[in-house]
Amino acid sequence: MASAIERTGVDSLSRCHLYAILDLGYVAPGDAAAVTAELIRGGADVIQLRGKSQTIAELTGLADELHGLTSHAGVPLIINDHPEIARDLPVEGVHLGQNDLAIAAAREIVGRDCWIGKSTHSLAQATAAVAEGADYIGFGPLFATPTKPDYAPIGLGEIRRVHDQVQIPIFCIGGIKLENLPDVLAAGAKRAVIVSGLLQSKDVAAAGRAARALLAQF
Ligand code: 3NM
Repeated sequence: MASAIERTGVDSLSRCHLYAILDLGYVAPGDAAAVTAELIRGGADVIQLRGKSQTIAELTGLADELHGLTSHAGVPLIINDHPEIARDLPVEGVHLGQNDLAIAAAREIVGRDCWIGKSTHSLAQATAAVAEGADYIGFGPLFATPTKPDYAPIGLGEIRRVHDQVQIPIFCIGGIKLENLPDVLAAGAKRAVIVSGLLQSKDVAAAGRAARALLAQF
């Protein structure tokens, strides 16, 4: 049977450059489907569902609804924090933080092929995530961000080095907006995660398209 990832028509993460997060800190669950549709219209290559205050049952219900939209559009849906949801639904991936369970343990819970990404906040954590078997990493926060307020920004200085040392897709993250994305790309980034910079835009799809256009220049 084809894997969930093959069925999306996106056979490789390396083709993905704009990673959007549907963060329920910014979007009410009742608006999640409409905003996801806007992110898809805006050209998001990957969408993550992130809900720090919701129960697994609530997130599972929402993920099921959103996956109907994303899979129809061929956009992979990644679930933050909860491999149980990827065990129960055919979503394309799981994203883990430094304090979450190990990648191998998450793969065991999911019980099938799926992407597992890991948040990293230093070069050492980035290389450790590769050794642990991550399919991609987040690297940041580059800038201070209200979306993840307890983390010190790491700046742009290590971006080129992490791209030299890590051969899996690297998605730079944290405080990235349309205004500073050119600086992030000039510092060596090839991929970006944008959360509030998209979700707080008046026109989410237009902001997505603008980010895509900038990413395509590099
Ligand atoms: N993870 P915004 S930074 C969810 O560095 C998240 O691992 C980060 O949101 C990390 O684009 C971050 O609104 C927040 O700054 C990104």
